[in-house]
Amino acid sequence: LKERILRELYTHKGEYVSGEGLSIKLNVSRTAIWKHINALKNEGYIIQTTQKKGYRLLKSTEKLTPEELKINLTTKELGKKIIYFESIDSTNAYGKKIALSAEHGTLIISEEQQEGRGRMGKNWFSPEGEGIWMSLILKPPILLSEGTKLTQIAAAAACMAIRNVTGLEAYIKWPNDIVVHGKKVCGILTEMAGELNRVNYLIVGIGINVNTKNFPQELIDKATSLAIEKGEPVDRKTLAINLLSLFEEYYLLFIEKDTLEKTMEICRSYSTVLGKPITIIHGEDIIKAHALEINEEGFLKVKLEDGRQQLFSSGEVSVRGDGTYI
Ligand code: BT5
Repeated sequence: LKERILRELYTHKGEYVSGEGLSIKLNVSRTAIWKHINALKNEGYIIQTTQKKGYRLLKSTEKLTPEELKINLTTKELGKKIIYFESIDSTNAYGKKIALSAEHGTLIISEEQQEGRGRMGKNWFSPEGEGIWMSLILKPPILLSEGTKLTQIAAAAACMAIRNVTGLEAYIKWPNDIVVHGKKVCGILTEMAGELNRVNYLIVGIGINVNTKNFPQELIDKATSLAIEKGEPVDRKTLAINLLSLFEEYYLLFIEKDTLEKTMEICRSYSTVLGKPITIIHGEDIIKAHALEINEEGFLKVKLEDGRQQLFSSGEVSVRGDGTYI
């Protein structure tokens, strides 16, 4: 109901909509309307209310509420259900808790994460209202071994969404970072569960530093935000919507048409590693190599120092530049 009320207010943005009119149109009591209007106000919408004329939407919320996202979202599968938090430990951790019973495409989004997670137990800095901290629960009919491809799909979508919305030159540091001007603006964490011949679910977590102003000391050299790089605030909503549509586009190409071509084309065109000397961190091992190619499966092919070639899957390694982060 809240969403339908908001739609009405949006349609008549800047004009008054009468409480009675709303109650007739939506077939609910005026008290119910009033309650939802109050809830919307609490979410940050500025709605003028007068006894005689009714309600007038002056300004929408800055928050990434389900109503705000849904009004602009045109996806078929992703984000049909949105679970929203002001604060949570981690959207990926929450996703895991509900994954088995959740419907495919469920989006979990939070204004802040208290214990945002990176790969292998690392932390992800997720301050309130400054970024997009979200996870998608997906249930595609694929093999467990194919799960890492979703990281590549997410990376391609995040890279293109950032480029489209901000005009910044975003690049992909294989396998799961998006960087702008040499610093990380976005990270992806894909987690999955299943048996060998099928996944039960995947949780694709995406974190984007959109309007973050200050980073903790230990991140200053390697992290940045879109707003810092662009020199002005970036609209989180527009970016989130764009990201979800591109994600769905590349995802459906993979699932329905069985092709990763588009994803890989983006991952290659905007790669920071291809053709460069890199250091691969594989468990305890630190391997010096030259990045040759990202293959059709999304694996990185490298040439080792002894001349042998080896393939790495995105699940198993971290990559550094030669002595640098990029
Ligand atoms: C990642 O891990 O880059 C995956 C990050 C995924 C975050 C999303 S947010 C929504 C969802 N819910 C979660 O709990 N997580 C996902 P990795 O490649 O392991 O990089 C982690 C490293 O990046 C840390 O060890 C820091 O050095 C650095 N880092 C931490 N916070 C950062 C930030 N906000 N921006 C840039 N770098 C950061």
